[in-house]
Amino acid sequence: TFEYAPAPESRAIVDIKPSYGLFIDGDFVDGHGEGFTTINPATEEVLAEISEATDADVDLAVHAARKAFRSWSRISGAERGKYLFRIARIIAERSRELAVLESIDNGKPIKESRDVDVPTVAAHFFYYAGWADKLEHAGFGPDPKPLGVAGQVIPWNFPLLMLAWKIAPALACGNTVVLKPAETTPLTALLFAEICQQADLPPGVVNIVTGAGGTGRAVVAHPDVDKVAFTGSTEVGKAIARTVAGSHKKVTLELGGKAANIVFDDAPLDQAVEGIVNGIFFNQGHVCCAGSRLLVQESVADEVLAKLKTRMATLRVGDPLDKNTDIGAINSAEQLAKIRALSDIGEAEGAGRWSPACDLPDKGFWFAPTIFTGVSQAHRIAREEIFGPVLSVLAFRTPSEAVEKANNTPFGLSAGVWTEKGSRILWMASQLRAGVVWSNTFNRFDPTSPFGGYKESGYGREGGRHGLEGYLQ
Ligand code: TXE
Repeated sequence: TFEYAPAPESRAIVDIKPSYGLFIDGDFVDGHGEGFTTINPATEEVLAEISEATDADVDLAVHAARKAFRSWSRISGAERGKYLFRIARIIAERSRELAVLESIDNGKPIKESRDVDVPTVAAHFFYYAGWADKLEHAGFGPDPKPLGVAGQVIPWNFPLLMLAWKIAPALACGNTVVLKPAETTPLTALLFAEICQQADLPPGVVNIVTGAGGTGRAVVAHPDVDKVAFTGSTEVGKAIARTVAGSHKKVTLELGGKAANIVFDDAPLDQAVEGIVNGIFFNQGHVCCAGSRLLVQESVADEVLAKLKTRMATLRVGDPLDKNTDIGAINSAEQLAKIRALSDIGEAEGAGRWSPACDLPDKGFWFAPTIFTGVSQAHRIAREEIFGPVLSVLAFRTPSEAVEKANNTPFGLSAGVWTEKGSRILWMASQLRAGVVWSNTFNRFDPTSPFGGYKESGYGREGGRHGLEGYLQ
């Protein structure tokens, strides 16, 4: 983590331009598509006009990346590491600007973008900078080779962090990149492009193409892309797997989740309640590994629910730039409609709905923190990813029943276990079909740890030494 100078969080510290081009071969250029706007989800005001990359623009970006690959893959690892360290330092120096811009474009609370997203982004670049000259220890023989051009498509929930997860390991291994940010949150990726210029990164090593799903499809389908890395919905992940089937491309997919956060009766309950709140309300619940199903042992269910409701009543929903805000704006009108629809279905299916009293702003996209009790495994709110601040509460009696319920999902990204018993933690971790199992904590991210899914949550790992595997021959 990094120290930040205490100062008021104000949008005055970011310079949002009226319009942005694509970043290709080291320069900003106009795209040939229709263009679109990005808005502030907390106010619905238009922030900027964004260029839209057509297939021909994507082709230019892939060509630039291919040309740059010839020299980038041949310079020494130590030299690549220097560029990555430089990028990491600039991110740390410009962290307040990045955090404010992230909160304005995404809607997330400034205390999260300032204390979690941006420091973790810098940490990723520092971490993979350190690997660049040590790849012979990555476990692929004495002289591991990069794959080539990586086409990377990322979502809107952690715009900068997903960019870091994708770009840092790719570059450390000697690949070059064409990255497409999500259409609702392109601004920090474009600021990152400026940081690449500031770091004197050779042109073409990083290219950023903005646009919607069609631009993403063009990146993924381009014949000269050697590696596809995607984070997003399971539906689009499956479409991407079909697109690349039969080609030479390597693929990693990080998709949806429906994690169980499991609380046993011997757990420190106050700490567990903090973990439940962090698990589902962090980043408005727009988190693939969110603890969206609370499995609570029947003997303490009433006590946990009472404590949870008391704690939820203290959560502040509102202006993302207010540093006291706990829950910011929902990222888009579409996502808000999805959260509302699934919550209405939860009610119609008979689950008990509860939210604390809270005044939501008139303008913008907002959803009060919500829990559903009396949820059965057949309910859609127990099975589908809501991707919002909505928790489904289920009860269990025995550890094996907890395992059975936790695993009863097509997803398998993460899980949480709250108990004082070390042996139970180890047993649960061995039984849970999830890529990450947290114990007595939740939603912890560290560049040294691999992250990724079982089942329909995708394949491949990002982070840690394992994160290099997806970018080396
Ligand atoms: O995702 P999409 P959306 C889940 C979450 C959410 C739902 C829909 O449940 O409610 O998905 O969100 C690009 N080829 N997650 O519609 O469409 C798109 O432009 C190539 C979980 O925003 O998957 C964006 O850049 N690319 C998830 C990115 O894919 C395509 C995070 C993600 O958008 C494409 C986000 C195509 N055919 C949503 N279509 C997580 N795992 O964290 C779209 N895109």
